Amino acid sequence: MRAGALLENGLHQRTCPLCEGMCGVTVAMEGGQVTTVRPNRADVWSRGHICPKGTTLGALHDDPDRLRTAMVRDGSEWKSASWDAALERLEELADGVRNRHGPHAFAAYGGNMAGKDATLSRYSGLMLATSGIQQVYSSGTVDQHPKNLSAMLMFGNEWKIPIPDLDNTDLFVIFGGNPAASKGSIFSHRDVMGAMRDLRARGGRVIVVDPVRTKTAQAADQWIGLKPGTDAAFMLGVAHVLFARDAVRLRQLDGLIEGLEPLRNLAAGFSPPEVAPFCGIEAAVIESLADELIRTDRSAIYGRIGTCTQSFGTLASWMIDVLAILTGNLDRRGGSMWSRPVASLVDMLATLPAGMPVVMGKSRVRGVPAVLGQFPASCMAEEIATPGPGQIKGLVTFAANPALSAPDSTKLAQALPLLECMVSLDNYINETTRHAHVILPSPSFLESAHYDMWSWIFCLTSGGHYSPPVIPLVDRPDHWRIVARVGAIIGGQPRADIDALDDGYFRALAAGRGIDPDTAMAALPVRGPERILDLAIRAGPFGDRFGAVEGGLTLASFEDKPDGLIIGPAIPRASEGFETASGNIEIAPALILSDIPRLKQAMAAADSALVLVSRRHLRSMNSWMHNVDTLVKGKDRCTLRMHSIDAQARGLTGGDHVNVTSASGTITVPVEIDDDIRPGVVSMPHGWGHADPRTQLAVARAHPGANTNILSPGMLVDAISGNAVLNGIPVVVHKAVTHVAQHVGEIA
Ligand SMILES: Nc1nc2c(c(=O)[nH]1)N[C@H]1C(S)=C(S)[C@@H](COP(=O)(O)OP(=O)(O)OC[C@H]3O[C@@H](n4cnc5c(=O)[nH]c(N)nc54)[C@H](O)[C@@H]3O)O[C@H]1N2
Ligand SMILES: Nc1nc2c(c(=O)[nH]1)N[C@H]1C(S)=C(S)[C@@H](COP(=O)(O)OP(=O)(O)OC[C@H]3O[C@@H](n4cnc5c(=O)[nH]c(N)nc54)[C@H](O)[C@@H]3O)O[C@H]1N2
Ligand code: SF4
Ligand SMILES: [Mo]
Repeated sequence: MRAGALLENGLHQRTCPLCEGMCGVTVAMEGGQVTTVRPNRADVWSRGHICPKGTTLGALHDDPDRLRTAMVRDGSEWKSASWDAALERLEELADGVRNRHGPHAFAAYGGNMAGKDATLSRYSGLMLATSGIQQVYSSGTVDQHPKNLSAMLMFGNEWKIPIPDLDNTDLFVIFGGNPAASKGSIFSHRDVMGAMRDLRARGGRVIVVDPVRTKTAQAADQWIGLKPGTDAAFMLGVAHVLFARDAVRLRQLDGLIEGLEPLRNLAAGFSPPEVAPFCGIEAAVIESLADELIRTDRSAIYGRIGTCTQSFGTLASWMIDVLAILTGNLDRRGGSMWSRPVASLVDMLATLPAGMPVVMGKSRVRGVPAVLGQFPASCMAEEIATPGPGQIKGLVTFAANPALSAPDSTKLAQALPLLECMVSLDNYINETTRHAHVILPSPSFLESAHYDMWSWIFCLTSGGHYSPPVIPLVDRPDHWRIVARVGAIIGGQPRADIDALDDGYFRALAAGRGIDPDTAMAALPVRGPERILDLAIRAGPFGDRFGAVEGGLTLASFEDKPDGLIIGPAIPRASEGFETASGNIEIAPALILSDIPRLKQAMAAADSALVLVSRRHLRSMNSWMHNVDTLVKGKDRCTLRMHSIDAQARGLTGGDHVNVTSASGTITVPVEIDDDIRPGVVSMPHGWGHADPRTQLAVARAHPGANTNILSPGMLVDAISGNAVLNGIPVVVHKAVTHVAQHVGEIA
C-alpha cells in the first residue's frame, strides 16, 4: 500500500469493483466514515453511469457482519482470533490431513470475486502453486468454461474470447444474456442498454434470443424465444443458410481459417426445417436471421450465461464465433474483436500450465476429464463424500460460495461437514464458509487499492483506473502475506520464507512476460499486489518494458489520473497469429465436432417437459449482496416465474406457494405469473437460500428465499467442457401442500 495516499476526509474517485461495468464512483468521507457514494461524471470510462449496487460500497464496508479479523471455529461457535493463532490452527489441521491422507488430499475452489479482490486476484496463483494442490475447482465451470474451451480450440488461448463491438455495429444479436440486469459479462461496457439505444437511433437493430422476454429483449427490435438448450442447433441452422446461399464471406480472415469444408458438410445436416421443431420456433425465423446477417454490413453476435450453462454449452459458444467468422465479422470494427488490456491478469489465475493437454486425467469418482486443468465444480461434492484413496479431505475456498452457487446443493451441504480441514479466504460467514475451520477475510474494497485487471480484459477500449485505498488498514498484516502463508501451510512448508516465495513468483511472472527478472526486481523492490500490477502494466502492450519503451506506461502513469486513463479503441489482431497447431483459426475443432451426435440425438427425442432456467436481478450479485438492506428490501424477488398457460394448467394463481421438484431435489417458492416467458419454461434467480441459522448474515436471513441449485443435478454437465447445466433443467411444479426443506441448514 502506498503511504501518503490515504486521505480520510474528502472525495475519492474509484472504480466500482462489483461487476464488469467498472463504473467510476466518488466516495465522500467525513471523519473516517463514508457519507455518500455517487456516480463520478468525470470518470473517463463510465462518464457518470452507475447502478444501485455501486452506491452500496459504503454499506458493504460498514456491514457489521463483514469479517474484520481472522475467525476460528470451535464446534459450532466462531471466535475472533489473531492472524497468528488462526494460521496455527490451520497448520495443525492441515498437518493432520497430510499425515493421515497424504499431500494430494487437498483441493481448492475459487469463486467469482477472486478476480476482483485486490489481493486474491494477484496472489491466488502463488497460493495454489505453493500449496501443491492439484484438484482445482472454480466458478469457471458453472460459468464460462465452454467459452474458454472453444476459444482455446479455435484461437489457441482460453482467454482469447471475441467481444462484440457494440458501439460500431449495425446489428447486435444477443444469445442468452441479459445486460439489463447483469450489465454485461465477458463484455465490459460502460452502458450496454444505452449503447443499444444509440445503435437503434442510428438505424441499427438489436435481436435477443432467449426463452425469456427479458428487459433486454423488451428494449430490442426482435425477441426470439427459443427453447432452452437449443442455441447450437439454431445457429447451425443459420450457418446452413449462409452456406446454401453461397453467402459465406471470410473477408479479412481469408487464408486464416482451417476446417471450412468439414463445417460446410456438417451444417448441411442442419437445415432450418430440421432444427426449427427442436428450437420451438418457425424455420422462417432462422432463415430471416441468416438473411439479415447477409444483408447487414457489420454484425456483432454475443452469447453469455444462457449459452454456456446449458446442455450444449461448448457447441453454442463455438457457434457464436463461427457465425462471426462466416459473416466476415471477426476481428473487424463493428463485429467481434479481441481486447488489448493494459495489464493482463489471466496468466496469474490460469490453471493450465503451458504445454498441458486441453483434456487430461479423469476424476476419481465419476471419471470425467479435467478440461483446461479443471474438474467440473459439479464433481466436488462426490469427491469429498466418496471414501477411498484420493478422497478430498482438505479444502481451500477463496471468494466463493459454492454451497449456493454450484449444482447439487443438497449433496454439497452433506459433503462439506466431512472435511477434516477447511479454510476459507472470504469476508463473510455464509452458507459455504460456515463449514470452514478457519476464515481469513480480505480487507474491504475501500481499504484496498483497486485496479480492475479482470474487467479490462473483456473491454474493447484499452484503459485503466488505479485508486489507492481510502480507509487505512490498522492492526493487521499485509493480506498477501496471509494468502501466501496459506499456500505454504497446505504445501507442508509452514515456515517458508514468504519474501523469498514472493520474489520467486514475481521473477517467474516477469520471465513469463519476456522481462529480465533482475531488471524487474531492481525497478520494483516493494513487495505486494501493486508490484505485480506494476509489472503487468509495464510488460503489457502499452508498457515501458522497464525503460525499453520510451514513454510507455507504468503504475505511476495512473497515480495522477483519479478519473482514469483511456488509451484507445481495440485494433484488429489476427495478424499477430494464433497459438493453434496450424497457426490459423480452427473453425471446426475435432473435440467440438465430437459432440454433434449428442445434439442430433437430442433433436430426435421429443421432449415436452417443463424446464427451469435462471435469471439475474440488477439489485443482486450472485449470492453475496443480499446482506445489504437497501438492495433486498421491497417485494420478494425469489419467485418462480411461470407463463399463465402453465399456471392455469396447474390451477395456480400468482403468490401461490409451489413445490418445484427436479431429479436432485425440491424447493418451495411463491409463483409469479409472467407472460414474458416462453410457455413450458419457468425461471428462478440463483444465489438465494439464506435461512441457515449457522451463517452470520443478519439481513440476508431476514430475506432468505430458496436455493435454486438444490434443483440443479450435478450429473447434468456439458459433455465436452464439464460445465454445469443450470438452464433447461426438467422440473415438475405443484401447488405446495407441505413444507419442503428450503436451505441446506434443514438438510445437513
Ligand atoms: N442456478 C444458477 N447457478 C449459478 C448461476 C446461474 O446463472 N444459475 N451462475 C453461476 C455463475 S456465472 C457464477 S460466476 C457463480 C458464482 O459463484 P461463487 O463465486 O461461488 O458465488 P458468489 O455468490 O459470487 O460468491 C462470492 C463469495 O465471495 C465473498 N466475497 C465477496 N467480496 C469479497 C472480497 O472482497 N474478498 C473475499 N475474499 N471474498 C469476498 C462472498 O462472501 C462470497 O462468499 O454462480 C453460478 N451459479
Ligand atoms: N446484477 C447482477 N449482475 C451480475 C451478476 C448478478 O448476479 N447480478 N452476476 C455476474 C456474473 S457472475 C455473470 S457470469 C454475469 C452473467 O451475465 P448474463 O449472462 O447477462 O446474465 P443472466 O441475467 O443470467 O442472463 C442469462 C440469460 O440466458 C437466458 N437463458 C437461459 N437458458 C437459455 C438458453 O438455453 N438459451 C438462450 N439463448 N438463453 C437462455 C436466461 O433466460 C437469461 O435471460 O452477470 C454478472 N453481473
Ligand atoms: S453497474 Fe456494476 S460497476 Fe456499475 S455501479 Fe453497478 S455494480 Fe458497480
Ligand atoms: Mo459468473
